[in-house]
Amino acid sequence: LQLMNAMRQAITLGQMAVYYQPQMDLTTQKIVGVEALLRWKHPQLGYISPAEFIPLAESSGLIITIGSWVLEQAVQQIQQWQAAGIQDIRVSVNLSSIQFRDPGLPALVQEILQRYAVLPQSLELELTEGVALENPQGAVAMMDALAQLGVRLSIDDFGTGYSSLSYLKRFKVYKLKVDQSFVRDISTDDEDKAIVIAIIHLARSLGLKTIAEGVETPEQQAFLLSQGCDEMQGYLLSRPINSEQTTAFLLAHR
Ligand code: G
Ligand code: G
Ligand code: MN
Ligand code: NA
Repeated sequence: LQLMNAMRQAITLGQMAVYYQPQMDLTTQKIVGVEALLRWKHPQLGYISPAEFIPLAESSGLIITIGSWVLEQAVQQIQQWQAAGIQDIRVSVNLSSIQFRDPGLPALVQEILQRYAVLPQSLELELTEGVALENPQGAVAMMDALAQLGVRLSIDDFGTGYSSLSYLKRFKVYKLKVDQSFVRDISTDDEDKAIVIAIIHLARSLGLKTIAEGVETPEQQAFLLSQGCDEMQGYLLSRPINSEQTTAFLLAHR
């Protein structure tokens, strides 16, 4: 309960910040995007992981406020990067299933994009497989509405949730994010290797892009490239870094 109250004030007190983790095209080795990752520095407790406080925010409904704030920070950041001459950088934002079920979401996304004069193709929204679980029809409608705006949708942590392959056909998905749990032992575990290959090939046959998460070694990178994975993200390239560090990173990697 105390953490809840602290979280309620965290944004206005300036304790929350959006960090960014770079994403690279495996073939061209160009930086093509960044994932926005929320950070909360509590004055007494220090950094609290979103894995800890996002579920709390979800159960209280506060995730709508926090999620809108992250979305606005990300879009404002795109505008600032473009003003600084950094073009063609996509920012992907994690969406909670609670946000995804909010009927006001498409209008919110559209309003923020317009306010900062940012093209929708610059924004990617990450959903997890679970969003379609309870209400597949509603999920299809929401995805259609978001895709209609021109923003891109990706499925985060792909392979760890309740995937229905038939949904992939109906959903307006642009990209699959291969979960880091499969990538971790890709060089040594034949089953993980087989799963990653299967996801990449599945995506390719359906006309979807792939990005591998949690890439930590050059061996993993080489394997993913050899299998036709499109992009990578992970500590090998960069940890999640703050706004200023990301600007410097993007300027240094052009
Ligand atoms: O960056 P880190 O590994 O600490 O993130 C932990 C978890 O929190 C991940 O599952 C990530 O998707 C999630 N997360 C990070 N930032 C956000 C955010 O802004 N919104 C939502 N809904 N989840 C986030
Ligand atoms: O659920 P989601 O994929 O959004 O979570 C991303 C999380 O993974 C972030 O919390 C981020 O800090 C973490 N992460 C990013 N790259 C790596 C990596 O190379 N190794 C590990 N162990 N974690 C990573
Ligand atoms: Mn993510
Ligand atoms: Na993930």
